[in-house]
Amino acid sequence: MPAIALVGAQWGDEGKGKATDLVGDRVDYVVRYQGGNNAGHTVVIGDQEYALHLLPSGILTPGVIPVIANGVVIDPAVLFEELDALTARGVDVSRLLISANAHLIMPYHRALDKVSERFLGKGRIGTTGRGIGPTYADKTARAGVRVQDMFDPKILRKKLELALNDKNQILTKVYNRRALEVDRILDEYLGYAEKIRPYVVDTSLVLNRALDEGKTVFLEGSQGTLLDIDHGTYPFVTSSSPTAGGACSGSGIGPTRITKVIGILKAYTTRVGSGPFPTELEDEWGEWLRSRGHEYGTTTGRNRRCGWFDAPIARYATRINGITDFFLTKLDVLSGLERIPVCVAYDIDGVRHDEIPMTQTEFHHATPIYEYLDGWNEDISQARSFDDLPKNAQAYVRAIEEMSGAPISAIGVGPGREQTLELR
Ligand code: 2SA
Ligand code: GDP
Ligand code: MG
Repeated sequence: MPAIALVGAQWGDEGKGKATDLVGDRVDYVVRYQGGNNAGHTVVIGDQEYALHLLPSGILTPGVIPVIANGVVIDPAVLFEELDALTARGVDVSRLLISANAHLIMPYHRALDKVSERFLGKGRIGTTGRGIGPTYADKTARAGVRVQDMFDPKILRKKLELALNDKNQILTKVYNRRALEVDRILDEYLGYAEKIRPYVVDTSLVLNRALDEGKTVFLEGSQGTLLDIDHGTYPFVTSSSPTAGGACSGSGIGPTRITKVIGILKAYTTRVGSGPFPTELEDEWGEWLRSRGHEYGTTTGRNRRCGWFDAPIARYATRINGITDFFLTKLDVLSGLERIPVCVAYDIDGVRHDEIPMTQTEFHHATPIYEYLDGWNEDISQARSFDDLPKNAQAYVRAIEEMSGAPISAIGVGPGREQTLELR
């Protein structure tokens, strides 16, 4: 049986948590393969709302095995906080599996994330301040600390001493902050070792065996295509690979195992943090989308920047991820507009570009070329099939499908589990 990847097609917050939850009872494993507790995935079940940051959305579905794979960065304090909070709400978290190879977010990573952003001033990335970038930087520099290191106090001490030699110089000399102490961090992290041990396995082995046995593995991306370290709006990106390629390296599954790539696409566009955003609305329409769509960061509470749908971005996501199906979310938010602008191409310094331009400089200069589609006034949150939608909403969906380059197989008309229209 197959592995299925689910990816954000824009800048994140497309509704991946809800989409994963929806397929929850049809899959056996739900795997986080990149990012950390910078993610914020909201799942609404009945009158209960859950905001997950580090844990896979599958943790809410009984019978599903949730997995934190090797590509994720783990802040152990956050892990246990999140597990305890779910346990207190009656969720069984005992099935969770964690990779021994996942890297750990250390106190100096959090400190460096915050101070470096402050020092960048206007040029800041607008990170979530969770230590994500510095942790991946250490991973790539081969100076990271992994989950398995907590089981070997000697190695952990050695790694910490090496790391702090370097980090304390930067923290004290460059940023004028206090030095961190090896023993303190060592005690804290050794304290996590016994708590985390029951969950830790070779997750790549478990997942490949599961696939051999005919089980279905669902790879849940965080953030989105344009926040990808390679394919996103660099340097205004996160430090991992949320795209479908990252699902393989981040979980230890070969690409031939993935038979379906679902792209989650919002009916308009949002972004949190700095960086180019051609269709951004800095007027009352941006505020209109924000308040109707409740576009506030799930992790940090920040206002999300809002704009109209951008077709070149959707096409780009189809290409980079090999998207086979789209799940179009938040169509209900657009009810009440007379005409809906959709960006079909960009004007860049007087030249029309139908695709995302090659360079960041050009993308910064891109202004949208809009087509205007007819809107609808009806509240569509009670619709349960495509035929229940007003004709103009149907036409909007079909137009977006045509421009995006892959079929739309589901539509979200509200945050609830039942507010989804399946098209095929
Ligand atoms: P980081 O912290 O190093 O990953 O930040 C780098 C950039 O990645 C963006 N980023 C996100 N964008 C959208 N949603 C994310 N998760 C939260 C949510 C965000 C929040 O679900 O709302 O609560 O603010 C997320 N995580 C990282 C970030 O804004 C930077 O642009
Ligand atoms: P994720 O990071 O992609 O998982 O998305 P977030 O959870 O950060 O943000 C998506 C928000 O939209 C959440 O509050 C969801 O409950 C909500 N949501 C998801 N799908 C729909 C939908 O179809 N309509 C509406 N109105 N809200 C939705
Ligand atoms: Mg989110």
